[in-house]
Parts: sequence; structure tokens; C-alpha cells
Amino acid sequence: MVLCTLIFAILAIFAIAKIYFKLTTGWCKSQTCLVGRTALITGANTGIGYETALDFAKRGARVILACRNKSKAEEARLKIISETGNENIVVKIVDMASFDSVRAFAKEINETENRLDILVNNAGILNYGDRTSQDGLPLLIQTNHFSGFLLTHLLLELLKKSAPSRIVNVSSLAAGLATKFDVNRIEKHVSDSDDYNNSKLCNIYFTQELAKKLKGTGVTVYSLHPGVIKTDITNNLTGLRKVAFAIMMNTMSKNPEEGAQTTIYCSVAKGIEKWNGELFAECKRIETYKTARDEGVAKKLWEKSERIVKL
Ligand SMILES: NC(=O)c1ccc[n+]([C@@H]2O[C@H](COP(=O)([O-])OP(=O)(O)OC[C@H]3O[C@@H](n4cnc5c(N)ncnc54)[C@H](OP(=O)(O)O)[C@@H]3O)[C@@H](O)[C@H]2O)c1
Ligand SMILES: *[C@@H]1O[C@H](CO)[C@@H](O)[C@H](O)[C@H]1NC(C)=O
Ligand SMILES: *[C@@H]1O[C@H](CO)[C@@H](O)[C@H](O)[C@H]1NC(C)=O
Ligand SMILES: *[C@@H]1O[C@H](CO)[C@@H](O)[C@H](O)[C@H]1NC(C)=O
Ligand SMILES: *[C@@H]1O[C@H](CO)[C@@H](O)[C@H](O)[C@H]1NC(C)=O
Ligand SMILES: *[C@H]1O[C@H](CO)[C@@H](O)[C@H](O)[C@H]1NC(C)=O
Repeated sequence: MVLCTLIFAILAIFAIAKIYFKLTTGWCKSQTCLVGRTALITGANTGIGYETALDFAKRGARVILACRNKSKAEEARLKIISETGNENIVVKIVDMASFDSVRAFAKEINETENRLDILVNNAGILNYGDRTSQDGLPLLIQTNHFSGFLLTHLLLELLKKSAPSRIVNVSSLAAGLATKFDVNRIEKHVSDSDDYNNSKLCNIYFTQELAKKLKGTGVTVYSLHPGVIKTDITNNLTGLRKVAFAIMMNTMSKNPEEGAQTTIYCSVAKGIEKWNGELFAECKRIETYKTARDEGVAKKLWEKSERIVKL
């Protein structure tokens, strides 16, 4: 009897949480048309990135799916074309775990595309153990921060040429939990969980500093936290973290379409330029996390990242 009541209570809490999250999900209502515009999304073959690409395709954009796996990306491309009728969808291969790959990719985009109106830095991983990349950095930090930093720099000229244009950086709630972030040690592995949180804090700091540097160019930049979304990102977890995330993902989480709304909002909503450099959630600007308020750290992270990616 007691057990039944307990189980019922737990289920009720999950149900209430789910309803709460459904009701508070922000939807991007912008009607912005993207005909004649080009958008590039990293990690666009699945999850939030796929839904973002699908939305841009519906708006008529030329959409570049920047992915590491050709067969997965081709499959996504065909799905988007069949769902939207927009045939202007292209696949370009980039591995965000390798600076060489990012450089080669950016070079090709710069040489072959006439314009770039929207860059969405979305690709990210949650768990890769303590693996080191071929560039000698923790794989997670490189994928989630340094490669996006490098890619954004290499595409800036094209973005400026296409102004008004936007850069959108998909961060996470986890950035707010990065209380032990040490900018002097960002290139060092701590633990999967710390590395993820730190990398997502880097996304926010990078956005702030970039916004300052881009003042007056017509290029604006935003970071956001998408919420908790059921995607492939937790596939690789093990042990307790797997169980914890599975419970979270299967109870209170959003679906990828819901999860993509704030990314879409930051990419297309009119009149948000006054919030250049700021953080968004549920299609609204929010106060940035306490962990992300040190301008000195933002500046230092920038300088350090420049050195590490060899700009
Ligand atoms: N899901 C959530 O609850 C949540 C919450 C907060 C923030 N986010 C952020 O949202 C973003 C998208 O995540 P998601 O949940 O949509 O995850 P996902 O379904 O796992 O998608 C991640 C995408 O990134 C790609 N990717 C990973 N490593 C890459 C690499 N080295 N080179 C190129 N592409 C790579 C993946 O490609 P493959 O398919 O080839 O692996 C995939 O397309 C991430 O930045 C994540 O941190 C997610
Ligand atoms: C790409 O994805 C497919 C389908 O999931 C998989 O079979 C293949 O091994 C992947 N290729 C690479 C190079 O990772
Ligand atoms: C991009 O291409 C232009 C010419 O199309 C060239 O002048 C410029 O140096 C290139 N920039 C980068 C970063 O490769
Ligand atoms: C999962 O993590 C292991 C290392 O822990 C790595 O070898 C593997 O490539 C990862 N796979 C995915 C899909 O993230
Ligand atoms: C990182 O963030 C997650 C939530 O995404 C949290 O559960 C975890 O405790 C944080 N890790 C650390 C080391 O603070
Ligand atoms: C922006 O966010 C994306 C996705 O999390 C990440 O891959 C990229 O490195 C970030 N860019 C910077 C410069 O932090």
C-alpha cells in the first residue's frame, strides 16, 4: 500500500513536471522569410540541429548541413527536401574534433558560398570519456568550444559581407553549474561532467566577447539554453548518469522540435539586435548565469582560445 502510494506520487510528480514544461515551452512565432539567405548549422543531421535546419528550409533558405557523417547527413538532407520541397539543401563534411577539418571546411565554404546569413554552432557532445583529440586537447572541450571558436572566426568575413547576419551558439543550463570553471586550465580534462559544463560556459563567454568585437559590423551573436530535450546526446552515457538522464529525458523533456525553438528564434526573430551578446531561453532573453558574469574571464578565454586554435 505504502509502495503503491509512493509510486503514484512519483508518477504524479513526473506528470506535473511534464505538463509544466509543455506549458512553459517557448515557440518561435516569427514569420521571417529566408528566401535568398544562406544558413549553416553544425550537427544538423539529428536532434536540435536537424529541427533547426528543417525550419530554415521551410522558410526558403539555402541550408548547409555541416556534419561529420556523410551517410547520416545525406539521409537528413533527403528527409528535409521531401518534407519541405526546398531542394537548396547541401551537405558539407566537417569534423569538429579536428582543427584541420574545420579549417578545410571553412576554406571551402568561404570559396564556394556567396553569402552566409546565419551560422548556428550547434554540434556538441556530452560524453566521450577522457579521450584526447588529434590536436592534443580533451575531445569534449575541443568539439564543444574550440572548434566553434575557430569556425566562427574563419567565417566572419563572409558573415560581415552578408550583414545583417547572425551567429547563434547553443549553450546549456549546464553552463550555470560550472562553478569550478578555471580559465587557466580550460585545455585540461577534469571529468566528463565538468568538461561539458565548462564547455557550455565557454559558449556563453565567447558570445559576450564576440558581440563586443563585432559592434558596428551588422553581425550580431546570441547564446541560448534549449532546455532538456530527448535526443541522441545521451546515447553514450554509462552508469548512474545514464539512469539519471534517462529518467529526465523520458519524463520532463521536450521533443527536438520544441528544443529547437529558441535556436530558431535567435536566428530569425526581428528586432533582437539590442540584445547582442546575450543569453536566451524559451524564446526570451534571460539574465545570464552567475557563472558567466566575469568580463575579465571572457577576455582571457578569448585570448587563450586564439592561441590554442592558432589564429
Ligand atoms: N539535448 C539536450 O537536452 C541539450 C540540453 C542543452 C544543450 N544541448 C546542446 O544542444 C546541441 C545539440 O545537441 P542535441 O541534443 O541535438 O544532440 P544530438 O542529437 O546528439 O546531436 C548532436 C549533433 O552534433 C554532431 N556532432 C557531434 N560531434 C561532432 C563532431 N566531432 N563533428 C561534427 N558534428 C558533430 C552529431 O553528429 P553525429 O550524429 O554524427 O553524432 C549530431 O549531429 C549541443 O550543443 C548540446 O550541448 C542539448
Ligand atoms: C555514419 O553513420 C552510419 C549510420 O549510423 C554508421 O553505420 C557509420 O559507421 C557512420 N560512419 C562513420 C564514419 O562514423
Ligand atoms: C575568403 O575568400 C576571399 C575571396 O573570396 C578571400 O579574399 C579571403 O582571404 C578568404 N578568407 C579566408 C578566411 O579564407
Ligand atoms: C562514446 O564514447 C566512447 C569513449 O568513451 C567513444 O569511443 C565513442 O566514439 C563514443 N561514441 C559516441 C556515439 O559518442
Ligand atoms: C554539470 O551539469 C549537470 C547538469 O547538466 C549536473 O548534473 C552536474 O552536477 C554538473 N557537474 C558538475 C561537476 O558540476
Ligand atoms: C558555440 O556552441 C557550439 C555548440 O555548443 C560549439 O560547438 C561551439 O564551439 C561554440 N562556439 C564557441 C566559440 O564557443
